[in-house]
Order: sequence, then C-alpha cells, then structure tokens
Amino acid sequence: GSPDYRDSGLVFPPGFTFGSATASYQVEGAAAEDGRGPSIWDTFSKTPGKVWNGDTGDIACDHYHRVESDLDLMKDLGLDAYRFSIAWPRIQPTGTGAVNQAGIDFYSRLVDGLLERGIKPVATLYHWDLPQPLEDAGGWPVRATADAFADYAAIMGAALGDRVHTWTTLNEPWCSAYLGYGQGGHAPGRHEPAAALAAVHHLNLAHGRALQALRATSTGAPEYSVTLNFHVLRGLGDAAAEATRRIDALANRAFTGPMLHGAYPADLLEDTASVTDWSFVQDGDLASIHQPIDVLGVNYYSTATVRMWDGVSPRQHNDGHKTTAGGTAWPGSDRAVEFVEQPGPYTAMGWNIAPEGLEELLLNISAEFPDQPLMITENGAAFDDTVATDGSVPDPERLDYLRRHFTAAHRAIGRGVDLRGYFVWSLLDNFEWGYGYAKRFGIVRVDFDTLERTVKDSGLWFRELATTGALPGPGNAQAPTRPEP
Ligand code: GBH
Repeated sequence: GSPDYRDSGLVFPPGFTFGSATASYQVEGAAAEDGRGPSIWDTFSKTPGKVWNGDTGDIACDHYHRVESDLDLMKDLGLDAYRFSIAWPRIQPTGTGAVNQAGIDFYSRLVDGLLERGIKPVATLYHWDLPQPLEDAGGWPVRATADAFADYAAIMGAALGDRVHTWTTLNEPWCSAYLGYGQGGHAPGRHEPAAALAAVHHLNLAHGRALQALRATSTGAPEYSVTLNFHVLRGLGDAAAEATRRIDALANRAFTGPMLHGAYPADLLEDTASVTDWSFVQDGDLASIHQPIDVLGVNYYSTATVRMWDGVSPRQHNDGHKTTAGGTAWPGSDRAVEFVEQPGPYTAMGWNIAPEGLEELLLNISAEFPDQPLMITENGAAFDDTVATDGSVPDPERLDYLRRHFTAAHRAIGRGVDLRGYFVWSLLDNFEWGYGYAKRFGIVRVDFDTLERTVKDSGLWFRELATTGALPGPGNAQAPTRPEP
C-alpha cells in the first residue's frame, strides 16, 4: 500500500546534517540599531494594510540582543548546523558604498558563537530585506541591484569567508520576484508583471555574480549554494498539462534553467512574450549565472494545484493573508493560470499537508540534476499552539508533520537521492511576513510579550532526532544505503 510516512526508528546516514533555520528580518529586531539602514520590509510593514495587525519586525524575537542565549538554545537542541541570513542593510545601510562595521561584528560574533558550540554556520546573503535606497533606485527589476549585490557578496566573503561552512546566495528568488513585484503580497508590494520577470533575471544574475565574488574573497573552504522554493504541481481540467507546464516554467525552470543548465527555457520565453521581450538579458549574463554550486537548497511546504483559467470560474483572489500564490502570480494575463484550493488536511497557513510531495520533489530534482547534492533548507509548519498549564507546549500536529516529512526524505535517500541534510523551519516563532506574529512555525515558542523562549514538544522530538540520527520511537533501525558513486 502507499506509505503513511509515519515511520519511526529510521536511521539517517552518517554525517547527515540536522539543522534549523531563521531569517534576519523575521527574528533579529533592533531594526534601527548600530547603524542598520531601512529595508523594503521596514517600509512595507509600516504601510497600513500590508501586514496582519500592523505587525513589524522592529523587535521580532529580539534575537539581535539575545544571540548568546539563542546560541545556547541551539546547542541544547543538538543542531549540527544553523541557517541564518545576513541583513544587507546592517552591512551597507544604503545598499552601496561604505561598510558598517557594527553589522559585520554582529554576524562575526554569531559565526564564532556557532563554531565554539560545534554548530556549522550556513549563511544566506539575501532573505528578502533589500536596502530601501536600492528599491528607490528601481529594486530587483533594474540591473544595478545585481551589481550592488556582487559588491555586498565580496564584502561578506572577505569578512566571514574564513569561517562560514556554507554560503547561500538567495533564499527563494521566486518570492522576491513574483510576490514582491507581481502579486504584491510581499515587499515592495508592486503589481507589475514585466518588472517581476526583470526581477527574475536580475536575481539570477545576482546569484551568479555573488558566487564569483564569494569564491574570490572567501579564504576558508566554504560550500556554495542557493535555496529555491520548488513548486510541486498537480493539474486540473482539460488543459491540466498546459497549466502545470506553464507554472513549472515560471516558478521552477526560470531559476534552475539559467543557474544549473545555463539557459532560460524556450517555453518560458514564449509564454511570456506578450509581457516582456527579455531584452534585459545581456551578452554574457547566462555564463555569469551558470556557476557550479556544491549543494542545492530545497524549500518545501506543500503541493500546489493549478488549472488554466477559463475566464468564467471565480479566480482565487489573494488578499496577501490567506495564500502566497494566486492567479495574479502568473504575469501573462492573456493565458492566466489559477491556483485551486486543495483537499486537506491543512496547516494553520491553509497549506495542504503532503509529505509524498517532498519525496516526489527530491526524486525529480535528482533525476534532472543527478550529480547535484541536495539539502532541504526549509520544511516545517504553522499551527495554533497553546501553552499547557505546566508551561509545556504540546504541538502534536507539528511533530507529526515533521515526522512524516523526515520519513519522506528518508525514503528518497533510500531511492538514491543524495540528500545531505535537513533544516527545520523554524528555530523560533517569528515574524511570518504578511501574517506578522499570527502564524507560528517555531519548534521553540516565543512569547511576544516577554520574549521568553520555550522548547515545544516538536523541539524535544527534534533534539532526539538530531542527537541520535534516528527518528524517535520504535522501528527497524535501518539506515538507507546510498548507491555507490
Ligand atoms: C518560506 O517561504 C520562507 O523562506 C520563510 O521566510 C517563511 O517564513 C516560510 O517559508 C513560511 O512561510 O499558496 O497554497 O499555493 C515559503 C513560500 C511560497 C510557501 C508559496 C507556500 C504556496 C502555497 N511559499 N507557497 S499556496
């Protein structure tokens, strides 16, 4: 029969990396301290109506001030690695020019604190907090932003490239381009389909140029990576295959094409011809983008179901608070694709729970890129947690979600996928973008009044997994064997 993905006892391969992840704007707070400049998320969150409840990242988890105790927490949870992002506006407050030493010092202390505790630092250069002055000059739709990003990458390579274990250029450029400039649910909140596609290209270019800059400046032996949020698609209707092909091109192959194959897919250029002529792609750009990476970061939360819009059925409207991908994320309005509600069960985000989608995704990526080691850089779930009278935080749904997705990953390894590690999103409850503090993804609860941290039951479960290398509970204790290279 089909698996329920609720195995226990399964042993992960030796050296498998168990980690957890956060992002700068979501956890740091201290938004106006030590020389940090404003980012597009400061501007967006302070624009009425953009973020639920008017929440901002001004304080967030106050991680900036609590970094020492948060490091102890990571150690206590048995993390092999910690994935964090660097706030560009802490390093270059205006996005170009002079370096703010206090910003470098903060991340340098973080990296040293991780290394002292035996935790590998996995640093992402860009998790969506673009310096506001760069947006004022045009943002990701303009080429100068990619140039600036390469300079920023060189600064970080020189500052931390002796100690960082893994460099990741971008987190989910799909979100930056389509949610930021097309659908508008993320900062900077623009609704310009052509600009969204220009942003896709300049993010790709920024990735490639940053890899070159990091390699030129890092004096240690870091690994290099990028994190993409792949869409695992189901199609509905007469033109199901057409709908999934179009979204696969826009969402997945628009990034993997140039980054890993060195070309934009022909069907993507055709599908979007009424929106843009792609003249922003200059000679040499594809060679710049097509840089080797050591590991490909994969973020996975759920599947998506799409169908060609027939012009009659109600479009799924996106209010920025219910879903992150709607029909409007597709820029070619002449042949719109709508995202369709899926069968449950759901997390508190309304996203369907589908661990089989993770196994399928890992198998598909590894079939397309057989020599590319993979890392799950995000997987996790929001649920409405409650605190028990004894102060503990029982979160059986999150624990079950994680157990089932780890089981799916284990099955993929057993079927030949070169999966090196798995980062749970997130270490802490945090600022969940357009949803503010209303949605909790942490394996550690944060009380946003007192900022106190409490390890949830899922965090205790994860500690056992990370420290033993096996899914907690009785089982067959069978480690998957990787095929010989
Ligand atoms: C990630 O983005 C981010 O990297 C992270 O910062 C964030 O906190 C975390 O996930 C949780 O949101 O609309 O039903 O089709 C995730 C981005 C993009 C997740 C699209 C789900 C589609 C679900 N996502 N997506 S649906």
